[in-house]
Amino acid sequence: LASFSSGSSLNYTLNSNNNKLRGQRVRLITCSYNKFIDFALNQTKLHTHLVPSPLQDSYKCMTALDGKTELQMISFQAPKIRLLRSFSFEVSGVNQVLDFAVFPEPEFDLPIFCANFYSAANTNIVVLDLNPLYDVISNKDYKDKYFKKLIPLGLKYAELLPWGGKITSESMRFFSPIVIWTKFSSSQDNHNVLYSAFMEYYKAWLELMDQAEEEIDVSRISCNQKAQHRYLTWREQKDPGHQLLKKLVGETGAKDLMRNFLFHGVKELGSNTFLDYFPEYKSEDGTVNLKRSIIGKSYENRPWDEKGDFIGR
Ligand code: BLA
Repeated sequence: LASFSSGSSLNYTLNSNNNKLRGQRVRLITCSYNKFIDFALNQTKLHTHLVPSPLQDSYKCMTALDGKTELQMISFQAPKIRLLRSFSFEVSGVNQVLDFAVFPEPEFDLPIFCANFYSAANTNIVVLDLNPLYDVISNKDYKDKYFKKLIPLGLKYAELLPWGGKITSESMRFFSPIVIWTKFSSSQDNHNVLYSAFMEYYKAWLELMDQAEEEIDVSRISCNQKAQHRYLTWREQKDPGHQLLKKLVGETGAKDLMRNFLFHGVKELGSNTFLDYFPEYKSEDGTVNLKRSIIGKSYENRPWDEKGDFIGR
């Protein structure tokens, strides 16, 4: 029954095989991701001066190969923001996707804001996080700098949006102690909780941005840049959205979108290759192993404790 429409919830006469429901006026579960994007842009404008990114000229709106799905893309930059970009689409009544990210300038060691929502029929797959630039398992200073204050926020939503179960193990190194990794069935309540989580996490990120001070030490700027490049390289190669993107825009189109829009910076911020960063993915013939995971899936339960310490292994 879950269906989505742009705009707020509307009344709809169900054309269902279910006798009980046929002909009844039922409130549809609506969750257009447009309101998430509007919220984020409006909030950002309260904190900084956004200007359109040069990418905006080439990546705006695009019709998928099916001739009807509209892919929406927007991109901006601001003094501390190298790239704020959003990618979303909706196949009416089938599925809906939001990939919203904010990448800081290399002069800042700010986390990367990351909201990835995938909804189909009755499942919703969610990753919402302030992805740390540095390893928060071994680097306590970095963890404390950005996440100590946010642990209560994380705990609140860890309860409302329970851990989604086993996950590609390699992904954990890009997640923070307050990551929301969850799956849920579609209901208005669940979508409302997701929207409030998105708002609170985004406001938290903007506060961090306000406070962030520009790094002037060139070697530290270069470390930040390399860390961001490694992150982009990972996602450009292994993001779970690839298959669906290929279906929508073809292999070449998907590659172009990932390299030049979604993970823009992968060409500009460094020259290391995927295998330089992640040599465990090297297959016998020297190419990148196409498997998403080498280790496999793990972390059945949330691997962070109440203090934000990593308890998985
Ligand atoms: C599933 N998306 C997932 C999963 C994760 C993420 C963890 C569960 C499967 C797994 O364990 O790998 C998201 N993984 C992330 C993120 C990071 C990461 C954000 O490592 C960051 C470091 N998702 C999208 C887009 C699409 C999409 C744009 O963001 C489609 C165009 C689809 N995600 C998508 C689909 C699934 C999924 C279809 C379920 C299918 C699958 O597991 O392959």
